[in-house]
Amino acid sequence: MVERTFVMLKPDGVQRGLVGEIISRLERKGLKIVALKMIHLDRALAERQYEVHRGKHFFNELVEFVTSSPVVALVVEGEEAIKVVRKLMGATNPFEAEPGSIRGDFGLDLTKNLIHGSDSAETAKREIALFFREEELLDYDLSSEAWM
Ligand code: D4T
Repeated sequence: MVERTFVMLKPDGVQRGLVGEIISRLERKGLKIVALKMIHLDRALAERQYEVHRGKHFFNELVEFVTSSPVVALVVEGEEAIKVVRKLMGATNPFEAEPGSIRGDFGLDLTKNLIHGSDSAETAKREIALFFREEELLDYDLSSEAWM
């Protein structure tokens, strides 16, 4: 099933100059970028994004981190996009993430783990709406789709 999922390149990805590398991996897999922007999250938005983690020991550190510097927010579309992006990301903890995955190849810290991707269809819907207005999600054909 064709799905849309929300992806965020976290401040460490931007600061380390890995934006191109990471987006390139999503593109090369065959995912279509349907929305993209760079933003500096404020505390309110970060807390809403990580609402499910409120009260956990790492919540404050996580909010501080994602608001510390700009991020890149994207919506990507493709067959099974939610699962596919999670696979490309690798395990949450970069120490456990497989080589070949984004976190496995570039990460060495549980908080600074480079990328976020929605973990379910409901989360994707909620996160996309949190970051993008409906008219910012673009509907267009990608010529490479016929070859995927
Ligand atoms: P996100 O949500 O960033 O895509 O990560 P995951 O979906 O892979 O992982 P998660 O929701 O369990 O954790 C959210 C976010 O919190 C950071 N984190 C997590 C942290 O800083 N310390 C911790 O102890 C844990 C468990 C990393 C990802």
